[in-house]
Amino acid sequence: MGYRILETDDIPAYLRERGHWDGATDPEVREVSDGNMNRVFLASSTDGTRSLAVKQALPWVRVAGPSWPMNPDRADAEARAYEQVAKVAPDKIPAIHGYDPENYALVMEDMSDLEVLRTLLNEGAAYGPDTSARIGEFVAQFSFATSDFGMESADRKALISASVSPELCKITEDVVLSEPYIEHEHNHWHEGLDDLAAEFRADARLRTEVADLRHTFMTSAQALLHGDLHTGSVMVGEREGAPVVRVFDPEFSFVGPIGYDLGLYWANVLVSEERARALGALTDHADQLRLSWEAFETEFRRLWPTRVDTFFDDAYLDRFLRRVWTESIGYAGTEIIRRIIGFAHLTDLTTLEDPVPASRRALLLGRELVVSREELKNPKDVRAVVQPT
Ligand code: SR1
Ligand code: MG
Repeated sequence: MGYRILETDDIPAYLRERGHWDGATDPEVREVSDGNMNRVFLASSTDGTRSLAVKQALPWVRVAGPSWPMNPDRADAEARAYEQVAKVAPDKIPAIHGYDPENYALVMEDMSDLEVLRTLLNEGAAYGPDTSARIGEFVAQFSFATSDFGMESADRKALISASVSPELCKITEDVVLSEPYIEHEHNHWHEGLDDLAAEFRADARLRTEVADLRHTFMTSAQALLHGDLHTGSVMVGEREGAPVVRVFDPEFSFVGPIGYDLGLYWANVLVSEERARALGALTDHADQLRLSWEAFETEFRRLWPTRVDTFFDDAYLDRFLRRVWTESIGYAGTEIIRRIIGFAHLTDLTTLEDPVPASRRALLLGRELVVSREELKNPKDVRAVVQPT
């Protein structure tokens, strides 16, 4: 039949065709699309006992429309990433009921009993002790398993080749890792940031450091990444009295530098902290980078003895983790900057009555993380930059 764009009314028949729905009555369906790229529908039985989510990739960027075409095969990357995570961290992603490559559609667990982390943080909630630790563990488990430490060399080469995702990588290379530093029609910012936007474009040192991070993003095939691990890609809540953390939306997945995943999370955590500071509502923000790094490092070290290639010795592990740390700090800086003077801004800042003071602080922090990443050796050093004494 070929690829067809699904509308709300198509979903009941679609779910039946695909064998996901056999109830006597059709599900009630509503569209809940929220992110920049895709459509999402929730289909629930009238008695509320069964519910599924359907996510379909459109042939364009959803928020831009057909003027920004985008290959829907990004859904293949998402399905592939979920398949890999399911082997090592099934408790940290939604349950996937099926993938339909012809329509680039995933049928998955309805997580509407959980909340998007960014939404909760914007409303003033604290992270609690689990969220960032689970994210750190998620990155460690997923990246170790899909690195040369967790996979035989030939399997890794096959994974690298199957996971090449030129269009989505190009988005990141452009909107995160170059456009904010040049004149580009995608860029926009609050007029109260005119001076900093101009300074950043003229800053030769910053540009060279971003070029270095960009080149690493393009060439460092360390592990399969989520690729867009911001706080809008995390859902949290409680089920049966236990905390639940789920990472979703890995459509930007490809084999790249592990620090890109950690760095994206850290950037969003730090921007959320600037929002809270502006509102006089700081809670446990200051602990999150440390908690996620410690959990990442602990889990990666726990997995190390299981590595498939023991030529990589313990001293190399220390060196490797240092590199991941430094690159994560750099990517955190680039993500902060692009979210303020590039494309795709964050509601953390845009919904502030006056976004300028918090945005200025965040931009300067972002720059410092990029240019001083080699000197920032641990979470304490980063705290000293966030909150100089
Ligand atoms: C055109 S896409 C812009 C951004 O949305 C996605 O969530 C990624 O963060 C991407 O950079
Ligand atoms: Mg997304």
